[in-house]
Amino acid sequence: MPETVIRANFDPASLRPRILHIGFGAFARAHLMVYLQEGLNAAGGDWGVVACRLNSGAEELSALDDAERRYLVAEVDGNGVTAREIAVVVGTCHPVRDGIDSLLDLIASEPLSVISLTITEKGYCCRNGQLDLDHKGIRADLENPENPKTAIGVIVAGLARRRAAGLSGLTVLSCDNQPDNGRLVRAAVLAFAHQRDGRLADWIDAHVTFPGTMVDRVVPALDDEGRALLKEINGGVADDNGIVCEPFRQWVIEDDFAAGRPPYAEGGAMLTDDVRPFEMMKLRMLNGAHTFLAMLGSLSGIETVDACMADPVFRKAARSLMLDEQRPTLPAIEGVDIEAYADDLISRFANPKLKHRTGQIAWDTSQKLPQRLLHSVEENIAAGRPFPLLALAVAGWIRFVKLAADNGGTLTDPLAEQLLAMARERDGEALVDGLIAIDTIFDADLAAHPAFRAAILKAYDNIVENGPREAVAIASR
Ligand code: CS2
Repeated sequence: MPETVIRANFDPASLRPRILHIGFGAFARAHLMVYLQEGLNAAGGDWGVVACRLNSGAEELSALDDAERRYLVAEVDGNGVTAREIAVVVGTCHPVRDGIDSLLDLIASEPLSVISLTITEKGYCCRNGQLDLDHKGIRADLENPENPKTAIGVIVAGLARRRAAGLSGLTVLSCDNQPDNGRLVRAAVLAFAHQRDGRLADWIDAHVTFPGTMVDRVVPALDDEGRALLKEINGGVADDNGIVCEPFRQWVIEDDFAAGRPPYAEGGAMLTDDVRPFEMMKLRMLNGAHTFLAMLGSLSGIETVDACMADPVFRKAARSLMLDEQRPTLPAIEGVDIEAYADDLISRFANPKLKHRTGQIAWDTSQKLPQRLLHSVEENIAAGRPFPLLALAVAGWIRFVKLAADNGGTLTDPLAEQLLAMARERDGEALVDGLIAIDTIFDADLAAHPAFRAAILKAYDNIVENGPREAVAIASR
């Protein structure tokens, strides 16, 4: 139990609605909001947040309102607990609860300066780095642009109102695990705006900035143990809005703000001109290893990341994946020792208090493979380097889909239907060929490369013949 709860040293009543955060879930609560609170504690200011969800989650936002928009963040590891009470949220907004106009008018309100996003990979509605104009949600929003349902449609409709009101531009801050996330959201927003009105697209291009970011903090979905801890910290009263996470946090932000910068740097974020090397390092080393553990761990019946780290076979494989197969694909970053970074990741993964579920990390894997695993596979093939563990992670995903299909189970994945339908009909070589032909996941040149196909087939056979855990041991030798 922490001795004290660290609280805001500013008056929350002095904050104004200057940041709209779309995707106010577990990660945003424990990451962006903590940086802002620490920044306001250090430097003051009037940067308040309106918390928004677009799809589910209206009840959660109402629960936050009921708690006067205060909640606890508990940072846990083997050494103890640090607790904070977060007080930066000044309002909540949900289009289904409040009507779409309340959201679009907020974007077109004078104080608003930043729209930050944690909407997960699929929220960008992109395909190979471009807005997918065939995406169901995008098509619907283009037909009905004043009642958008996607984040991209909402941002463009709000910016159209902002322009019509004669207001200045603002900053759209993507905080999802994608390479070049700023450039990606910019491309999506401009492409959508262009479909509506070329002059609107020009205005956005001239007045709105889209800095790239690298975000990092492990924030598992809240479980019963976490709820009990929050209740204890809260003096015996449940905190339905609170969240539990690891102590570590990192945020690297491209310094390109259109209408003032919230005190993120004062709260511990690093500002830089080029986020990409940091983003690549984090995506490939941390998230790549996560996806490896999510697949092979789940297949082996290991339920949490820390339990994987307690198994010497998995621990060794995770480190080898990072250092032998991902490191050679990464640009050097001045002042960053990549081996020490890998060791830190392994100890973060081993955090015995987090209970980060492999099954949770497995959600939406079809959206995660390219940036976490496949881009490095391409580079390793080009350089003639072996990549047995990366191949095993991809094959593990294929096996994961196959077993879900055979057991009549489901997948949490936007491509679930397509994946399961294929896996019900096929196995072995035919299944591998079928899945790697999905061109929204696998680049056509990669799928057609004999070295790639051979490595995935070999890894798939390894899992089927030897069982997943032994397959990991064999691939790490
Ligand atoms: C995880 C991430 O669920 C996942 O896909 O890999 O949420 C991971 O925990 C964060 O990116 C850590 O910063």
